Amino acid sequence: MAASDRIETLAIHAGQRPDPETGAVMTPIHLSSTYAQAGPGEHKGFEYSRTDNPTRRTMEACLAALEAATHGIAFSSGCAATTTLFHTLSPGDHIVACDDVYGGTFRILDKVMKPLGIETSWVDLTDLEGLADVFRPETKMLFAETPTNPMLKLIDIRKAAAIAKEHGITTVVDNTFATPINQRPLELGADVVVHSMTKYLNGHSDVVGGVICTSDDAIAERLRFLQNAIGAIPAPFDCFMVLRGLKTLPVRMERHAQSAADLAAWLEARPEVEKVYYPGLPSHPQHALAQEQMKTPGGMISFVIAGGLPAARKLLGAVRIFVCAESLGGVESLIEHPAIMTHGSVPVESREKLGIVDGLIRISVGLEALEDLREDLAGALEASQ
Ligand code: P1T
Repeated sequence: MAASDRIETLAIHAGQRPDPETGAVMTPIHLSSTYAQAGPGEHKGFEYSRTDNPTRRTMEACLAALEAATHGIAFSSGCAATTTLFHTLSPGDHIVACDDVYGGTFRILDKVMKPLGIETSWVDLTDLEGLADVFRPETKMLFAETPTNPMLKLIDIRKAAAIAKEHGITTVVDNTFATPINQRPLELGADVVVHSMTKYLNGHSDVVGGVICTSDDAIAERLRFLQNAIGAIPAPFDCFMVLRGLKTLPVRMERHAQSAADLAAWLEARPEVEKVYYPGLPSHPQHALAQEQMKTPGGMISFVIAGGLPAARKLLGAVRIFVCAESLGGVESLIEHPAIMTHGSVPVESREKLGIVDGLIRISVGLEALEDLREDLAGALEASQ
């Protein structure tokens, strides 16, 4: 594939070609854990599957191409990817992270990295005015999710990365919610992109995985070392599944966004709904940035239901098509309660400050018929009050 090929073409072909031995069009699943060596150290590029595996290498190349990166490095989960990334830092180093991140990312920084001597300052990165003042001499990394999970705040990647660069700080963007279809952070100046592949990239809620993409050779070399040394690698079968999912990523993302935009506007007009967070709505504080930075505002919506926790519980119990479950980005629509479920590990004071109130509901809009999704939510909203 030529790097100039469009993303729809790269999603199907990048890193892939018919198997030279058999002609198989789809990438084989190489399950072998080890590879024959003609003599010690004499091999065909593969020695041991933790270190490298042909199916994984193909998937990593495809993901790198989608993010316009030269390196893709895959892990057994999104959390394994972020944890390995934070292990590129040393005790005494400091991270500046956006205040609204996936609860598991907060937990890694607060409960795993902090005890190892790597401290994080949590900052609302929707306002970049005071960002430089938060940087310390020991700040090494700026970590941003955009859109954020679950409040769907947007961060201006170009501006944030430019400020970080002036201070010699590495900018990392968790691109899980947007996917490279909606924004390519490396093209906007970020140094590193991290993903939970569990979500849109795989897209079918049947794989847990993560990936880091970068064009920085030094960072990539360190990550490759850590990928092998720590060993949180994805299984070959999962890599095959993600490769398969990626082929439809562009068309899936288009439909997710179409349905989400419709439902967000519809929810905003419902009497049971107090507030809707969706970057595609003119009421969203960063609506202009969404239009500038993202191809579409994506498939995730958060909203606050009138009546707090009791109403939220009734809503979650009354849906028929939406499934009450953690996660997002699959073909099926999911609904969840961030305060109890995905963001339960965030302290209650921080949650309230961020807007993760008891009435907050997050939905991942799937690919079912839009009319069915609307009817399902209408019935559940009525039942909630
Ligand atoms: O679940 P895992 O593959 O380990 O990915 C972690 C992760 C990282 N980054 C973002 C933005 C995420 O949303 C996640 C996982 N999130 C959920 C499970 C969720 O329901 O929000």
